[in-house]
Amino acid sequence: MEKTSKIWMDGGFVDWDDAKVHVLAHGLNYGTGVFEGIRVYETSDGLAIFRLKEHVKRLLDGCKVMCFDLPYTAEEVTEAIKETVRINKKVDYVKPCVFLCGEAVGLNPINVPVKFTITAIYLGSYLGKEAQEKGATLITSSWFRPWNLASPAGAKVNGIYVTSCLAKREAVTRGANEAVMLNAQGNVAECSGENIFIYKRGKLYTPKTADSILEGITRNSIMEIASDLGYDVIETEISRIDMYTADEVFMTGTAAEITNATKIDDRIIGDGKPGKVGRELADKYADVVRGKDPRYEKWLDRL
Ligand code: PPE
Repeated sequence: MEKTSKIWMDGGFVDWDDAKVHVLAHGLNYGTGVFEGIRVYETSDGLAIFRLKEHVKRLLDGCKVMCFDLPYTAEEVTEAIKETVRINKKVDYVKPCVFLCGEAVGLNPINVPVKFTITAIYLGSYLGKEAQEKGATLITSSWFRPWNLASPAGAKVNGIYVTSCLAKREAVTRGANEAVMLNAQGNVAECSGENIFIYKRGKLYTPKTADSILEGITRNSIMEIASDLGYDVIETEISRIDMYTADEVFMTGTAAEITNATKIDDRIIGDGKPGKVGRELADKYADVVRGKDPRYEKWLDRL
């Protein structure tokens, strides 16, 4: 990954190489942080940040869940993210991160100072161009998605990503692009960094939020776009067998956008090519994020 010029840190900009924290940072040792991933797109009218309001809301909700006392309002966070995009050249992805950062050993998070950083980078294609265009290969991970009883699964908490990293490692070492994690009930939860949808018997299905998923903003966008296109979208439990026997399976995420899955655990999905509905939604999403459909202009924050 290439360095960009400036990173926003606690109220001002520092050079990329100076954005450092102490080795005893609580967030580093215990995973006490929340973060976001936000895309920036080029439109015919300049750069636009996609669903910034919802990402800021989820970040602040995560702070609430973790009892972090972030000394910035939603408006200030929004402005800081925009400034970070403006000050850096050629960026398409922004990662704000709020984490505990005191120089002390001990789990008690109360009164440990909060740090807030915003990094803008050029990410490009997250799962690779080939997977995005021709379809991705998935495996079911031996690691389960941390569930609601044991973790704040619905918040984007840094520490929870240990499981995602292990699942992703499993996928990559087995030659796959992504890993599906099941939940405590053995149903499909989500991938290491994406939500999942299946298309079966003419309807779209996606796991519900109580199934220990992160409530993805792309998931929400696709639910709305698909309904507008006339599809029924149902939030429900999805078993591993439902997934294997679906006509289509696709993943949604800010980084991965809409990526069709064509093979899961050695089973070919549908006819082994990105399906018609998945492709239609991927194409529509690509237009929406670039401001080519006025109906969804409400989701763009122009710089
Ligand atoms: N589930 C998980 C576990 C997840 O990390 C993401 C985002 C999603 C679902 C989709 O959420 P949304 O982006 O709001 O549609 N994963 C981020 C990538 C993580 C990384 O840092 O790498 C992302 O897509 O930005």
